[in-house]
Amino acid sequence: MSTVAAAVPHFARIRPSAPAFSYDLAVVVPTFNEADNVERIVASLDLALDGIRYEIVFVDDWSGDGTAARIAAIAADRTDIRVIRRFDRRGLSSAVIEGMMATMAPIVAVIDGDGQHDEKLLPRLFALVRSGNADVAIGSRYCANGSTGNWDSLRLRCSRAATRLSQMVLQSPVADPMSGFFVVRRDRVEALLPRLSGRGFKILFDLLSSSPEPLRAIELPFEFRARTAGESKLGTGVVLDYLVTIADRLIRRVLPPRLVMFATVGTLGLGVHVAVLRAMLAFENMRFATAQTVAVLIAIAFNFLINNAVTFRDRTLKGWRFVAGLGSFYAVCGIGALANVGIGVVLFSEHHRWWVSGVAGALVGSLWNFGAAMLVTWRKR
Ligand SMILES: Nc1nc2c(ncn2[C@@H]2O[C@H](COP(=O)(O)OP(=O)(O)OP(=O)(O)O)[C@@H](O)[C@H]2O)c(=O)[nH]1
Ligand SMILES: [Mg+2]
Repeated sequence: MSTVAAAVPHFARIRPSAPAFSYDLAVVVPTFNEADNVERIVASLDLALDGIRYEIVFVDDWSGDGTAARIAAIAADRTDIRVIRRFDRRGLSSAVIEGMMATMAPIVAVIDGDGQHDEKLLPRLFALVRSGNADVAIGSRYCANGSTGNWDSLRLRCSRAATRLSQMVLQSPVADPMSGFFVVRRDRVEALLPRLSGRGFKILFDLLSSSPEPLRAIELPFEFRARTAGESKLGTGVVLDYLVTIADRLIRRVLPPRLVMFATVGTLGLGVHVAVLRAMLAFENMRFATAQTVAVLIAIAFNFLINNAVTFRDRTLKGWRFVAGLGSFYAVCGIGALANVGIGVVLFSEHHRWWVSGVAGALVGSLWNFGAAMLVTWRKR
């Protein structure tokens, strides 16, 4: 018998007989420099969640004020409190995602570490998700009876404007899509993970705007409390991050990412074309038509290579399929070029401006290239 096998009965004897405790809810608390708040948040969660099997998962971004040590002191004699410490990382959304993925509990809650959210609402939010009535239950400042507390008018105006902007992007009507206080099924988040931007401050908005079909959301009102200790982390960086996220969502809605990538590769291909043309024309007695033809052939091959590796990396062609694909891509681009010239010439003959005719031809040609490349060269198998 091997040493390991011999050791197994011994381990079996000293392990507790029943499997570890399982939690119904994990409360994720992101913290950055909240040392003076952690005792209070734990005490208030313990009080509010009496009767629910929950664990608390702090995610701390290496706070310099000893937040993690204060959490460790509270957790010393408890197994239901943990802290994930991230070194050299910042970002509320990514912290929350990592906290959610670190638990086995089927339902997760997110609450600020500074005591501004009303934890007494948690059991009702939890019940809404657990019963299946909602995919996500939100503590809302902006639904009827909710309140932002005593914010100054500038912050209120900014928050309202940002909320309206995010509502324009969302398909589902949510009064407070920027709330940092909500409960959601963990498997829902897991399914959306590849689509999340994970950037910035607004994880709820990220979740709502990433879901292909609208999440069923229910909002319950609460009053946002004032901070009693520590400092706000809301700054211009956060606002910029938010605007980038909104732009990202809008672009994705209007233009599929694959088309954007294809167009970017096409633009790079134009650069290759010009570089080759210039190099060829440096030869003495080089005919323009010859140089242009070689430049086109090389530029198309370049586009094919990059699109094969990046734009269609989920359908990358290899071996003889690579060769056949290159052939079909030449054919596709050839037809695209004919369509480009044909449409340009027709429009110009109808007395449209030269550049309108030219751009319209190029647009139709490029869209054709994209559509045909997708349906022929890199068709789904
Ligand atoms: N882990 C982690 N937590 C963060 C980060 N930024 C903010 N937090 C935490 O996220 C929660 C919300 O941040 P706050 O600064 O309170 O934001 P806010 O509540 O919108 O603003 P105030 O009303 O001014 O407090 C707090 O618990 C912060 O400690 C971060 O980069 N990483
Ligand atoms: Mg706060």
